[in-house]
Amino acid sequence: MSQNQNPNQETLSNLLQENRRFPPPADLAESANVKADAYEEAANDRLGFWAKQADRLTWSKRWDEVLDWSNPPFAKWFEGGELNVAYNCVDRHVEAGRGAKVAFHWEGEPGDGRTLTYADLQREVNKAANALLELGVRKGDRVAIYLPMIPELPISMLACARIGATHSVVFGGFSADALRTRIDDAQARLVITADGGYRRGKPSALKPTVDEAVERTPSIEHVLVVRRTGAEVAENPRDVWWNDLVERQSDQHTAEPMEAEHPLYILYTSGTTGNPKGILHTSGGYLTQVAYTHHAVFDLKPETDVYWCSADIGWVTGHSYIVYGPLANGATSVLYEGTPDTPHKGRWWEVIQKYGVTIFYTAPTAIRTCMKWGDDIPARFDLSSLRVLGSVGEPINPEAYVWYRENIGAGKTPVVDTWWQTETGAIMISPLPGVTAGKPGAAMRPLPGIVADVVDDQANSVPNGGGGFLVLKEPWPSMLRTIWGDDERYVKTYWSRFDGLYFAGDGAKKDEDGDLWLLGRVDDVMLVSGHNISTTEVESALVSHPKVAESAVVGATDPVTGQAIVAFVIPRGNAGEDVEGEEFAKELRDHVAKSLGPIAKPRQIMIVPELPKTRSGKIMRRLLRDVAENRGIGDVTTLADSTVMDLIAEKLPSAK
Ligand code: 6R9
Repeated sequence: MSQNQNPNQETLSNLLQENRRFPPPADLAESANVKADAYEEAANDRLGFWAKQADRLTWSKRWDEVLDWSNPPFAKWFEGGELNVAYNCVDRHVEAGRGAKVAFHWEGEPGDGRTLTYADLQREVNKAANALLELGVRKGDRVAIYLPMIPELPISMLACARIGATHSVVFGGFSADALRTRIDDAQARLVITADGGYRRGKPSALKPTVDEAVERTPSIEHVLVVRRTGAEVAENPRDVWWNDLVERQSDQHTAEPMEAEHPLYILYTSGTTGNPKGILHTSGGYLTQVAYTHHAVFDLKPETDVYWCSADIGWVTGHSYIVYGPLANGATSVLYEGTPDTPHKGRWWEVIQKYGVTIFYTAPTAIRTCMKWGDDIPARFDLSSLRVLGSVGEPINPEAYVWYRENIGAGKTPVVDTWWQTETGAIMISPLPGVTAGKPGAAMRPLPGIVADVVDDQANSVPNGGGGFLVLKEPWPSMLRTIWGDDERYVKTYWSRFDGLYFAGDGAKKDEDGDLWLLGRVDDVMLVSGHNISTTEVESALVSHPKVAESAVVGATDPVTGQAIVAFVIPRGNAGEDVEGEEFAKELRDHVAKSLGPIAKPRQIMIVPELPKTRSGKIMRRLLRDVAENRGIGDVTTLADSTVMDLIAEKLPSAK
C-alpha cells in the first residue's frame, strides 16, 4: 500500500489511552543485572559501551576497531578480532568448571525428554562438527537445517559455527518449494533433517519434503537424517543417517577462531513482496548483542535461573534467544518440541512447574490463545517460580499484557515487551525489568547502546505525542550485514526510504513521556477519511472487550472513506451464544468508538473461528484484505496452518 509515501498525509493517529503503570518489584530492582545508569553510560560513549559488552565473550584475538562504518550501510564490527562462536557458547563454560551445569532440559512432545549438560553439549557438538568435516563441509560452505525442535537442531547449528560453515535454518513446516528456493539461494551443500517430528500428538514427516526439494537442488551433496519418529523413509544414495555417521565420530575437536565478520547464519524472512530475503548475520557483533540483551532484558542469573523461550528455532527469536544468547551466557534453558495444547491445554504451565522456570519468553498470539482457553487452566499449576515474562513478535495489546502479568506472573512479574526483527538480530527496544515502570502495550525505550527514533515523512523527529515511522539512527553490533547475494536490495529495502537511517517498516508513536509504542507494519496502516489509523490500536480496543479473545483488522477499499475498517473477531470461549448476531457487532463497534473515537469504528465485523497466521504468530492481513474486498485468496504457503482459510470461508460465504 503506498499511502505512506504521500508526504501530505497525516502521520499515524495517536488514539490509544493507557494509563496503567507497573514499576519493578523492589527486590528485582535492587539486584538487577542492569540499572538505570547503563543508558547514560552508553549515551556518553556508545562504541566504548559495546566494546565493554564484547568483553563478555572470549576472543582469540582482540579487535583493532570497534566499528568500521566507512562504507555505510555496510558495517564491520570488531574488525580484526577473532573468536569461535561455538567455543563461546559451549567449551568455555566447560573449561570454567561448569560442565555439569544443564544447558538444555529438552522436553519432547510425547513426554520423552533428555537433559544435556554443557559437557554433554560439547561432546555432541564436537561429534557433529567432525561428521560435517567427514562429509566435506568446510569453512564458508552453507548448510541448510530442516529439523523439528529436538536437541540435534541447536547441536547442528553449533557444529556449523564451530567449523565456520554458515547455517540456514528453514522452518520444519515449510513446503518443499519453500525449502528448495532457500537451498538454491544459499547454494547449500548439505541439508540436515529428520524422519519427522511430533506435532499435536502425531508424528509429522519431514524427510519426504526434503526428498522432493532436493530433486531439483544440484548444490546439495548429502542429506543427513536424524531418526526421531522411526517412520519409514525412502532412502536415496545421498542420504546419510545421523545415528551412524555422527555416533561414530570422535568427541574431540579443536575450535578454530573465525574473523569477527565471518558469516554465522542466513535466515530467510518472507517480507510482504518478492522473494524471501536471506538475512545475513555474522559472528562477533551478533554474539555480543544477543549475549548482552539476554543478560539485560531478562536479568538472567545463570546460576539460579531456568529460562524458557517457547519460540521455534526456525524463527529468529529461537536463533538469538534459545541458542546463541542463552548459551553464550551459560544459561540453563528448557527446549520444548511441541504445541501448547498437546496433550492438554495446560502443557506449557505444566512444563514451567516441572522445571521451575523463572524466565518465560513467548509471543502475544500465544498469550491471546491462552486467554481464550480461560484463566482456570494456568491457575491449576504452580507458576510461582516465574520472575520475568517476555513478549515478542507483534505489539502486545494492553489487555493481553495485563492478563499475562496477572494470570501467569501472579500480578508481580515485570513483562518485557521486546521489539526487534530478523534484520536487527537482537532486541532493540524493550523495558529493563529492574528499571522500567512498564506501560501495558509499550516497548518503552531503546536499550542502552541503541539509537532509535520516530520520524515523519521528511525524516524529522516527531515531538512527544506524535506518531510516524520507526527508524534506527546508528549502526548496532547485531545488525544484518546484507541480504545474501543482493547488496543492492539490502540498501534499497532498509536504507533508502530516509537518507542515512535504517527504516524498519514499522509505525510507532511517542507518548507524552517520550516512550515508544509500536503500531505494526506501515503496510498495514489504514487510511480512513484522510486519517492514518493503525490496525494495532483498533485490534487492542476490540481485545479489551470482555467477550473478544483475538481480532485482526484490515483496511478495505471503500467508495466513501477511501478505506474502511473491517474487523475479524474470535470470541472468547465463555462469551456465550449471542456472539453471532448484528447486536453483538453493534456492541463491538460502539466499544471501539468509545475507546478510540468514532473515526476508528469498524464498518464491518466478521466473527471467525481462527485467524490466518505465519509460523511466528503474525497475522497475515493480506489474506484478510482479500476476504474483506471479496477477492480470491492469495498465496497461503507461509501460513502456519493452511486449513485456516477454509475454516474462515465456511463461516463467511464471501471468503471463497
Ligand atoms: C523478532 C521478530 C519483525 C516484525 C517487526 C514488527 C513485529 C516484533 C514486536 C513487534 C511490536 C513488538 N514485532 N516484535 N511489533 N512490538 N514487541 O519478530 O522478528 O519475525 O523478523 O518480525 O515483527 O512489525 O518489524 P521478525
